[in-house]
Amino acid sequence: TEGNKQESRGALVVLEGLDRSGKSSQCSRLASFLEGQGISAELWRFPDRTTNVGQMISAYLTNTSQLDDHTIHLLFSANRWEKRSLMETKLKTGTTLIVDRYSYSGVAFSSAKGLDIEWCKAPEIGLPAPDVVVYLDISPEKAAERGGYGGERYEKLEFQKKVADCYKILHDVSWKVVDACQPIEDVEKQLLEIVLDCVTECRKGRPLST
Ligand code: T5A
Ligand code: NA
Repeated sequence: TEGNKQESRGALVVLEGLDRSGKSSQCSRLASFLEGQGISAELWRFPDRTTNVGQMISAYLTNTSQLDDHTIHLLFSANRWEKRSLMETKLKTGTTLIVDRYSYSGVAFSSAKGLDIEWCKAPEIGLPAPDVVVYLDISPEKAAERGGYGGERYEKLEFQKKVADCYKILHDVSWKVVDACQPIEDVEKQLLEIVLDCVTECRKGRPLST
């Protein structure tokens, strides 16, 4: 009926994976491809280092500041909450968001330090739920070989192994797993298929959930 008619909305697409799994490369390829197809799309990333909270996070990641593990966890979450209303507005007005890391990074990296996983999940409740989560799958060893890690706090093989284990706990059947060790173009091809399907579903009126 006409009462059920919904404005066509954008899709919330999240890419997750270990450091150096290729998320940023793929997110920018995806966003440009969609725009080229005349599909309204934007590339977002978390942490968003441009906000005040984001600058605190950036200082922590580059080891120029020290913070309690719980404190930094809540800052990462706050950094998503401060973007929530804009995120919802964009999605509702038809823009697809390709998001480089989201709540799963928040939970995986903090629980890898030993924080209680349920405690880690709590502040994420109520944020817009992704329409699809794509996990770029790579072993910590292979990821470490990619041009070596930079100097950021979490870019260490032993820690990335723990993060990989935490991602396994978070993983559910709805996640799409793509082998991130394939050539860049092959990863892109698989991602495009997943994302185009998702965009189509959302246009048909799949409701936005939290
Ligand atoms: N974090 C984040 C938290 O602890 N809590 C949170 O809530 C959030 C949101 C910063 C850190 O913050 C943590 C997680 C992170 O440790 P970031 O700024 O997103 O997060 O940093 P990284 O994810 O580490 O970004 P990277 O640049 O290291 O990794 P990407 O984006 O996965 O990889 P990308 O695309 O830059 O590629 C890395 C290298 O590999 C090559 C690229 O050319 C590049 O050199 N590459 C490939 N090589 C071969 N084959 C392929 N298929 C390739 N794809 C890419
Ligand atoms: Na990145």
